[in-house]
Amino acid sequence: MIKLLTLLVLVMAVVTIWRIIRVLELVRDLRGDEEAITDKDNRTNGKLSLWFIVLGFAGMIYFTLDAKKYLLPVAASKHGALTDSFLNMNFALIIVVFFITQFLLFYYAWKYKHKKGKKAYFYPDNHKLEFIWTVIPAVVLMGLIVYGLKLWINITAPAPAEAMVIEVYGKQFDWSVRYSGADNKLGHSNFKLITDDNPLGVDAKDASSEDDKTARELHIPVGSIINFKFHSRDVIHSAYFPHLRAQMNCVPGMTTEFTLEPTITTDSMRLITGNPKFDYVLLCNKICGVAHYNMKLKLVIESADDFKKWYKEQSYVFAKPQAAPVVEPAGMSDTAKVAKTESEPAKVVAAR
Ligand SMILES: [Cu+2]
Repeated sequence: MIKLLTLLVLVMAVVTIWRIIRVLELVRDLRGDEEAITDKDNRTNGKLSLWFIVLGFAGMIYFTLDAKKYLLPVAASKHGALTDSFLNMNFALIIVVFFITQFLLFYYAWKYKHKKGKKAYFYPDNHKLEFIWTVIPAVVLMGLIVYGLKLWINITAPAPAEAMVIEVYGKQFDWSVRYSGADNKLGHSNFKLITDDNPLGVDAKDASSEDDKTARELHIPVGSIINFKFHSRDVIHSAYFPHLRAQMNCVPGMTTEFTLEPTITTDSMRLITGNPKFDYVLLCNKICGVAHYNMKLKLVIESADDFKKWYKEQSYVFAKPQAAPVVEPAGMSDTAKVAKTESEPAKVVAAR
């Protein structure tokens, strides 16, 4: 409300100034004054140009620095650090060009203000100058595009075989996750198989689904390559990991994917941000319906050991059948039996 009132006051102030100027013009017309711009007017306008640039720069620097608090913390993924540095490179270039061109614009407005008896120099074109100021921006922009494309190709490259496969499944209005288990393969799924007990429609007949696990939170080990496979049950959602600088649409009927490598654990990020309650999140970045805001899932990045511990406690998609009385092979030790039935965490692999 205060913002609206402030805006209203500003608009009124501008309208008032405009009306006052109009009244002064009418008064001058009535008096029959000569409508001449004097040297004094030009000097005043020149000085105002300089003040404009000083105050404009000061305001721009202040508000830019002030807005920093709204920015995301440092990127917590390998490719995120690269995209951030590329973005910063773009900002740096734009800022340098902005300061130079705007300074020159207002500085020349002051320097070449009109004086009595001064005649403007007629200088219609200069091919060499035009060539330079066309070629330099073109080359710089091409460099940015080529580097950006190289980055993009790298980011969207097919996942390496050792990447840990995790399904992220969106539906109105929540996220589910499924880990591919020791075989690192997600069991097939089909929307026709969706039931209350099988919300992801996983095919129980597919052997790959046997060791698949689901969880209520998304945990990933730091320094491992993660290959997310995205699915949607109903409409297009968009899986967005703001702190990992990753986003991918989840489209019904098809699999989309994104591979990334988390580099900062949740605990470390709490220290970096100075916020002991900080948590990574997975959000939906597509207005997908009335409870879209609800599509938020906690993401935990932790050490490989912590991840293994957590993973063991998660439940299988399909409850393991009760151990049937099987004939044990002769000589199998109790330890071996335990080892055979114990849940295997998904692969935790070394960094690329
Ligand atoms: Cu959504």
